[in-house]
Amino acid sequence: MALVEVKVPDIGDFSDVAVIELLVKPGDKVQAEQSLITVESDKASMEIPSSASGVVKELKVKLGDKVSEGSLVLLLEAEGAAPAAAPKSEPKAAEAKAEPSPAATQSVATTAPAGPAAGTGAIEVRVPDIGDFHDVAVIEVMVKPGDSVKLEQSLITVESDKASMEIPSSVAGVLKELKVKVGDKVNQGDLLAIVEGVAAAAPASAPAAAPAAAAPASAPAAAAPAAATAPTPAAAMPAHEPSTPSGKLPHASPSVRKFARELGVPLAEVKGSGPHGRITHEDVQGFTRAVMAGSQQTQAQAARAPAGGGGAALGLLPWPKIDFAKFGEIERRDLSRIKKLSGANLSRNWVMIPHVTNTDDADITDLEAFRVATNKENEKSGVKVTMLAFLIKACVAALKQFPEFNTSLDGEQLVFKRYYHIGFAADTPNGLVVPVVKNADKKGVLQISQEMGELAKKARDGKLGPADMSGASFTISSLGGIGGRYFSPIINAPEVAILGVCRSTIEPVWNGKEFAPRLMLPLSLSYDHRVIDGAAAARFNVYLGRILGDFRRVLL
Ligand code: CAO
Repeated sequence: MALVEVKVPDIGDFSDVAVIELLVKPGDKVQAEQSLITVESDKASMEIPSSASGVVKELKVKLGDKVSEGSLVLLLEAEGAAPAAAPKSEPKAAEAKAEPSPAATQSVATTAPAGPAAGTGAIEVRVPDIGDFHDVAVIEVMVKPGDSVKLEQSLITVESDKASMEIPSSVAGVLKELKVKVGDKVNQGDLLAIVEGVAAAAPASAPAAAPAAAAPASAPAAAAPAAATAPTPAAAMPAHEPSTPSGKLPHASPSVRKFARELGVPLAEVKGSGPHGRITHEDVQGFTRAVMAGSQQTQAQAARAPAGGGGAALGLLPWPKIDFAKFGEIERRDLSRIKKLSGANLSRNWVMIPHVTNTDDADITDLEAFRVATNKENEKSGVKVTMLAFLIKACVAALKQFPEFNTSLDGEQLVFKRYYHIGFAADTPNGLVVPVVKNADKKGVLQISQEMGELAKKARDGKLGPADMSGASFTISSLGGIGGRYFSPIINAPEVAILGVCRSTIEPVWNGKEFAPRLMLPLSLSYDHRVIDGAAAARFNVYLGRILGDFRRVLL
């Protein structure tokens, strides 16, 4: 069995498109042409198919990665008789049908405004080159006669079984007449609309320049990988669920998904009013209005509102808009994708959960001496036992003692978990991620240390998969390697508590007779006050401190 590199095929003018869904995982058996990942630009989404049959060995992309033609998607142990196996050196072999992007651009130039206009007259807008797409259904019409349309504004959405794409206007002007309706099948060159062009419109006589950009460069690209079979609409990534791809994909066009993401609307919860339950722009607006008016709750809100209270708008002042350049030199940088996603989650958790943080200190003098000695003994094993691994084990003991810390709110019920999956915050060059040590109660400190080392490395290399980051029942955020005393960690919903630890320092501690130097570890336990009382939090911290002070208590 040969190891085959499956790469992104020719996807036309698409480059740096975001991976929004992983459809396979290592160990999965895939068929040639089976979709592997979904990518999305702001105009189209498409599934990238496998160029060979075989077993997935290693995924080389993760959610949020940007890919272009030739990017490595995964390594596949190919079956001998794979029909379309793409040899490593010829990633495009399996995508022979893909239209090269320059052709698309060229063809758009020739097919776009074929009408008589000369900058201000009536201009015919036609379907540009959409690659291998034939007889694709119009699933959404985004404009109506009388609308002013801008150059590149999306007019309609078409969809095949593998990709959906928006067809933009090749001119700016006023829409005079629509020539298609929902359900129509269209092909390259079909007349879409008549637009009364304005001066800024691309002149019909020289359509190449503007429409080339306006054309759905995405379209032929989307068509390229569309050779296979599964149904498409790409997954929206609801702002409240960044690390898990949604199971059932919401049926919506790329622009509707983008719109929903901008508003933080969980698309999976929106009821579609379009044909076949397709979610429209209006559906997303309606959902937002209903949530703002308090007549509807998102599932996230419902989970955190046991009394069934509405999620009415917070009535806050708008964010200040300031022209910082007025005060001095500035530079703008885009937030990383992780920062955008974790930011949305952190804000929701901070706003919706009544946090209280209880602080305490644990005497880890003996534990640290034991850790250092253990590491000396195990020097050759290559596994370094960390304080965090002891903390995970100690937290499991405390969670068993105080089970309400290992729960989640679900409407008016509290879900007690009988498993102990402990997340730990890891600082990476791209932002904060939370890998999870599963079943920590069944593992020893050495094994936990080893797993944490592997997960932390994957985190730094940006290789954590959704499975590595899901399922935590409690989280620890350790700033021990950095410094500080106490802080207020934000609860990682739907968990109900999080432990923050800072750097331990030697302090004089009164032992009844004298001040003795002890190594003290500062603990900051944030808890959801709807679930946990202040007294319980204080008891949890005291208990944790006693375990860390004498680890033999874990055995009791
Ligand atoms: N007190 C004193 N020293 C500590 C300590 C503590 N509580 N915790 C760790 N250290 C020491 C370690 O022993 C290590 O020392 P040596 O290099 O001499 O062995 C050093 O600090 C560095 O530790 P580390 O940070 O590499 O390892 P870790 O197991 O403590 O943590 C990880 C691993 C992935 C959690 C950490 O690297 C990290 O990313 N921390 C940041 C988490 C974060 O950002 N939290 C904030 C979230 S809210 O925004």
